[in-house]
Amino acid sequence: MAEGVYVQFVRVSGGTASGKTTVCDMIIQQLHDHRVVLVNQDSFYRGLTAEEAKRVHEYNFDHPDAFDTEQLLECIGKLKCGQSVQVPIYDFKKHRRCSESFRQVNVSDVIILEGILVFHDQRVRNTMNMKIFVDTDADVRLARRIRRDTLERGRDVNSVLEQARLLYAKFVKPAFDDFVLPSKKYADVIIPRGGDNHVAIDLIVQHIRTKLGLHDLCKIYPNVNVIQSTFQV
Ligand code: UZR
Ligand code: MG
Repeated sequence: MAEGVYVQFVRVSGGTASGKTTVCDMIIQQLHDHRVVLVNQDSFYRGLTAEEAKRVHEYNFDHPDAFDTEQLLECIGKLKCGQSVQVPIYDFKKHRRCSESFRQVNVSDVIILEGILVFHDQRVRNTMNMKIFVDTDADVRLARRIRRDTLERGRDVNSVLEQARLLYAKFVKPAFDDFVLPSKKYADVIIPRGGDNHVAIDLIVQHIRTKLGLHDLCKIYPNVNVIQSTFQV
C-alpha cells in the first residue's frame, strides 16, 4: 500500500436480489461526509461469446467462472495503492460488456465491493476489512428478482418468468447452495432482511466511522500504540 493511503475495504455478499445494492446505497448515504465508492462484482462478468449467446439458457451466470476475477483483483490492488481504475460496464440485456465505455473509480476513504460471490475467492476475501453477508429469505429474493429484472434490467415479463422457471432452478439456486451459502461463514456481520434492517446498517456505519476516525488520530499522534493496534482490524 502506498504511503499515506488508507482505505476501509468493505465487502457485501448475499444471494441474488437479497438487497446487497440497497444495503450499500444506505451505507454510502450515511457516510456522505466521506469519499465512498461502490464497485460491483457484476461489472466483471466476462460477457458471452457469440456462440454462448446463441444458447444463453445454458449459460451459468451464477458460477464463479462467469466472472473475470483476475481483473477484479487487479482493480482492487490498484485502488488499495491509491490509483484510480477503469471499471467495465456490463450490459445485462445483451449479456456482454460495453466495449467502448468504462466507469472511472477514484481512490476513496471507503471502497465497497458487492456481489453474489465476493466471498468465494480466497484472494478477494483476504483484501477486505469488513465482510458483510445480506441474508434474505429465498422466496423474498425470487419475488424481488422478477420485479427487478423487468423494471431495471430491460427484460419483458415472459422472459423473466421463463428465466425464473428454467435458470433459477437449473443454475441460480444450485449455485446459491454450492457457492454463496457456504461462503456465509466468512462474514463478520450477517444482516437479516437486508435494507429493511436499519439497526444493522447504523452499526456498520458507526464501525466504519470509528476506523476512519482512529486512522486520523494515528496521523496526529503517530506514537500512540494503543490507537495503532486498535485500528489494525
Ligand atoms: P445480483 N445475471 C443475469 O440475469 N444476466 C446476465 O447477463 C448476468 C447476470 C444474473 C445472474 C445472477 N443470474 O443471479 C445475478 N442469472 O445476475 C447477480 N441467471 O446479480 O447479485 O444483482 O442479483
Ligand atoms: Mg445487485
